[in-house]
Amino acid sequence: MSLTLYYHPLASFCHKVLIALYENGTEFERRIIDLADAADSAELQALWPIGKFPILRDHAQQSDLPESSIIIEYLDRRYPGTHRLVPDDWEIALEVRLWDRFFDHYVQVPMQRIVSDRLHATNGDLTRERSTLETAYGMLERRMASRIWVASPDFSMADCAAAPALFYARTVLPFPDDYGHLNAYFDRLVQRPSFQRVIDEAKPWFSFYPFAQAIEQRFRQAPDNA
Ligand SMILES: N[C@@H](CCC(=O)N[C@@H](CS)C(=O)NCC(=O)O)C(=O)O
Repeated sequence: MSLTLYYHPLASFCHKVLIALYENGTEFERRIIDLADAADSAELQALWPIGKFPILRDHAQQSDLPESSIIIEYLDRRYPGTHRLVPDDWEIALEVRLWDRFFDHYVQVPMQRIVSDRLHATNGDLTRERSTLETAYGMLERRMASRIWVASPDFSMADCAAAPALFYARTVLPFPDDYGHLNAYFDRLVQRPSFQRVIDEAKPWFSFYPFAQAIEQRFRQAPDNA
């Protein structure tokens, strides 16, 4: 197996794939893309003209895969580890895909718009984005009342999507204090070793994040082995 991940350690959709790779100890090479660098940007555009990462290059298959969910599904089938992230049971798999879509569309996308507005100082009307996040938090509070993981009895692709989405979303719109089930789910996610590793690797870059001050101190401290 020879895999290269084109990514950035601060980027939330890249976190989603890193979690999947770390869950199974899948070996890969890293290619950090700096979007502010013209050559890096051109390299990414050549792989996927949409210009978004992560992208996974599979050298053995001579293929480049865009889109975080597609990459995770691909890894799960072509390079499966001990921990399947999309279960074989089709009904549970459907639920996993549904909640994966939920986090991408209704948590990541509104959060990205709020972050982008701050980054580019566009001062836009973000009422709709905040309202979508509020609705998503309410749905999760109800759903997580009776669950450990969001879509399947085991940690799945949907939880890979949830972790970075919620990590950054709560910096732009904190969870209500009385949402005990959502807060408990978030604590389970951040205790997962795969996501702890992702956060540790992102720490040196947090100062570039426009809402860095809203990242809790517990996540900003240097890793114990630093
Ligand atoms: N649907 C894509 C979204 C990827 C995405 O939005 N990536 C962000 C980084 S988290 C990006 O490339 N942003 C750069 C840009 O939009 O110019 C996926 O699931 O991979």
